[in-house]
Amino acid sequence: MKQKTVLFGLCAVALLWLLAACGGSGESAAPTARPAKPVTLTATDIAYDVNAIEVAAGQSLRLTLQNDGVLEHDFSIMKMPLNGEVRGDEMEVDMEGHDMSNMSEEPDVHVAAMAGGSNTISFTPAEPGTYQYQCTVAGHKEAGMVGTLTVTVP
Ligand SMILES: [Cu+2]
Repeated sequence: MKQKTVLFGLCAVALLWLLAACGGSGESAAPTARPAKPVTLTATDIAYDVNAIEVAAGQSLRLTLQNDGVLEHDFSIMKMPLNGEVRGDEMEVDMEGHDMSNMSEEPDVHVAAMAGGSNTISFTPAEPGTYQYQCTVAGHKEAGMVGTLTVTVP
């Protein structure tokens, strides 16, 4: 008889604990991941419309490269520590024919858009700092297609 009472008591405690855990009404103490930051970078011949982008370390950046020029353009960051992979939307299809033979090494972050097209990638910078982005098409960086991605302390 005594054992049953103890068992009942344990069940009651477990039930109360569950109710308390569920009744937090969204005020969770656990840090929630920041939503992805959308940025659209428009490229023309030969310039970017945005030359400074800011994102917090650990926050995903969803970058759309819109090409309003008649030349091909891209967005590349040579070296950047990342959380996870760079994810793209339909990149395999749209990047066919993109010539990167003028580059000695592959950039860590890269997205290209043909004339009149656009492409979107998502990536998550892992460490605060300033990183240069550029168009890797020959001569374009020199013509001014460069910018700074500032990764802030979260
Ligand atoms: Cu370019």
